[in-house]
Amino acid sequence: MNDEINIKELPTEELLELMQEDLYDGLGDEIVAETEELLARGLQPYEILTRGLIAGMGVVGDDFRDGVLFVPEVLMAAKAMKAGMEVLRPLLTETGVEKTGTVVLGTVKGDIHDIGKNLVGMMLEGAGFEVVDLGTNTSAEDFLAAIQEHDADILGMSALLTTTMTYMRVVIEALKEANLRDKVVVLVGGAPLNEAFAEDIEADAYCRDAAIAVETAKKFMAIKRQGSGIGN
Ligand code: B1M
Repeated sequence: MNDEINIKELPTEELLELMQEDLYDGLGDEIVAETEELLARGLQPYEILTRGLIAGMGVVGDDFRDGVLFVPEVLMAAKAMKAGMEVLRPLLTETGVEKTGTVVLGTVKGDIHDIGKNLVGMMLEGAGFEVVDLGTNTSAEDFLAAIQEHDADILGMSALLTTTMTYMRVVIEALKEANLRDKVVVLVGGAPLNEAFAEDIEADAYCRDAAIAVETAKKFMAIKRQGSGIGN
């Protein structure tokens, strides 16, 4: 509890630390107030995300792994994180640029983790992409249908479990079978993935974080505009 703490009097470094502790404790109202205070101090939304919210969630992840925290506590932390992300959403999604391209995005079948995917979606929107977010637990059929319906340029898939990341291969194989593989760039991300895995399943790129996802999506759209062909 930080009832007696006046966040306005805390130095920024300490406020970021408090944010990580409050995220760990699942204190959504406090996270909202701290996010607003950090914005008022002029911190960039991405800095608040990485140094406050994502850093806090990293500690939650470690203690979850080590059996110190359990699903209910992690759910509370996730809820608090989402409350902070909602404050940042308008800032991350506001865009002064023309439409850059269309991305179909989703967490793969069997997986309900959506925080990282949501963040990637917000930042892609902020970079001018139209984002069709299919949510979590998304089947290959749903990915393919959305790609066709929205004439997507990019497919972005997220997976947080070693048991679900393999489903990305199923989606890519389904794209090939439907003769859609050359039409879309496939970007993949999520904590258990790496470059080698992305290469192995024949994705176009692995994106370590949301900023890299935006950078990579823009790079592929530039190549597409130059008419060099994508998804090969
Ligand atoms: Co889960 N969980 N969880 N969990 N959970 C992990 C992933 C785990 C690593 C925890 C641990 O043991 N340390 C572990 C997986 C172990 C493994 O597979 N090797 C785990 C487990 C085991 C489980 C359950 C099986 C637990 C259980 O029930 N016994 C269960 C599975 C449920 C299911 O999906 N079927 C489960 C459930 C849950 C909650 C529901 C409680 C909750 C999810 C809430 C939600 O998402 N709405 C939860 C959480 C919160 C986590 C941790 C703690 C945090 C994940 C997160 O949000 N990180 C996580 C531990 C960890 O990752 N360190 C853990 C913050 C987020 C911003 O980062 O998602 O990595 P991340 O996204 C990054 C990048 O990866 C990248 O950009 C993002 C932003 O920079 N990125 C992309 C992600 N997706 C991308 C897509 C792209 C590009 C980049 O497309 C182009």
